[in-house]
Amino acid sequence: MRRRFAFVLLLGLVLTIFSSGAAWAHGENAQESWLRMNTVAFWNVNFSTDTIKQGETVTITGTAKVLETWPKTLKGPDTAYLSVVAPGPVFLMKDRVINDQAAPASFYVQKGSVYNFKMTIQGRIPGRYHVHPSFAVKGAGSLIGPGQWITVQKNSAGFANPITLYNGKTVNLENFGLAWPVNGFSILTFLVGLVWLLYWIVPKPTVSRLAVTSQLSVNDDGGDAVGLITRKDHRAMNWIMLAAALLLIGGWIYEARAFPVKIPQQVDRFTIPSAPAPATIATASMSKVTYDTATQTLTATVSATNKGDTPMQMKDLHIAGLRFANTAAGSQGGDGQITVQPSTAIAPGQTQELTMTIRGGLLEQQRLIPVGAGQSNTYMSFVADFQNTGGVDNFLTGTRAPRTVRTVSATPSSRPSTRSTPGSTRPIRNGRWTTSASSARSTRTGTWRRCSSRAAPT
Ligand SMILES: [Cu+2]
Repeated sequence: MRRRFAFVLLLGLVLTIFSSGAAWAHGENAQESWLRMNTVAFWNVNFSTDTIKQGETVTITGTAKVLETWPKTLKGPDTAYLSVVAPGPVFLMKDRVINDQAAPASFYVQKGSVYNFKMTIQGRIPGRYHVHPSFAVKGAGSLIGPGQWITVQKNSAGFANPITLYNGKTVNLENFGLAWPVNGFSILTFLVGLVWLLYWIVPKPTVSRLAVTSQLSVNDDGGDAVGLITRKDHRAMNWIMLAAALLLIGGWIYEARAFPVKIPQQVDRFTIPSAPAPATIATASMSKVTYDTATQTLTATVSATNKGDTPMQMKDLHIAGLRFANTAAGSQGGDGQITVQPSTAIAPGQTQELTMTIRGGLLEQQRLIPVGAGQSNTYMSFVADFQNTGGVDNFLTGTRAPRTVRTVSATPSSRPSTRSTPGSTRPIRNGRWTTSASSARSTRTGTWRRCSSRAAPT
């Protein structure tokens, strides 16, 4: 029995190790979809390169917008800090410009504001890292933008971070003061603590004989009474206290003599105004969002009006750092594709109802679809990029609670195994899966089952 148990344990361990995929990136998909969609949107994020040597720089440019759909349940947005997320201090931030202003520290933000940023980071430690721009909001946490893998190659000349001090001296921040005082002083203070700890463990076995010592009275007065702490202990502790005090006083004197020139701590927070808005060429409202779990299809109905004087089209749809490109409007690349019907441009002054469709498993894979009980109350926010032939872009935010449906197919319990080729028995008709007449469940053909439904937000 015991042997069998051991075998099962071992088997479980082996299966766990060899059947699981390698962990990578940051688990960014684990951040709740409502956080990723409704708080801060990123677009036009560009990394100048994906491979550098130690000491070389990467410039990250892009736009972050604090969305109007910022959830009421979250604190803020009030104070924010723009940075990059990478595994550890593998890069150095050399320069950060937001809306053409130098932004070395946190700044005040407002809902609806748009921030064009440029961050220059320098490779510090060789390796391959997943790097994201991140928008940290006080009280709400770090919200990350689209990431990219960056390889930092080893530089045979090593890595230095020289900086000129106020007194004109140039130092390398990689090792400046590292041996002394940083490590040396830390070891000294550690030793004082260690002596104290060992005193109460070795000659006085307070921890190793806890059952006994916990029964003894303390005898704090140091008199004739029997107790745990004697007069000798008091004396020993006084010496340790003296050592600690001397260390501190010595440290202050050393610091005052070694670093006579100081600058006050720098905290200077200011508001960075939103980037100037381009001319309004588009307005839009979203009336319906539906997600079909059977076909993995997201459909949104948007009514768009062209307020400009040249034809316009929806170029891209951004959902939580993912870009869905409308190839019919000439948009390239992206994380996925979106089809917009009708695909023709909207003439100046015209209002057109558009049906947008995203197919495929990407949204579910990225955990952006509110499926499952935990996320069933989620609004989905999209940022649509409308562009006219005059080259003006308007980014419009739309939000809606999606209606989740499941088109019933011949085998409702399972998804079609090949979505790209539905097969002759289950043709797509008007975007629905329908069954052939011979199906045993033909009575339910083409009906939509409502799993959840929410009223529109105000
Ligand atoms: Cu990542």
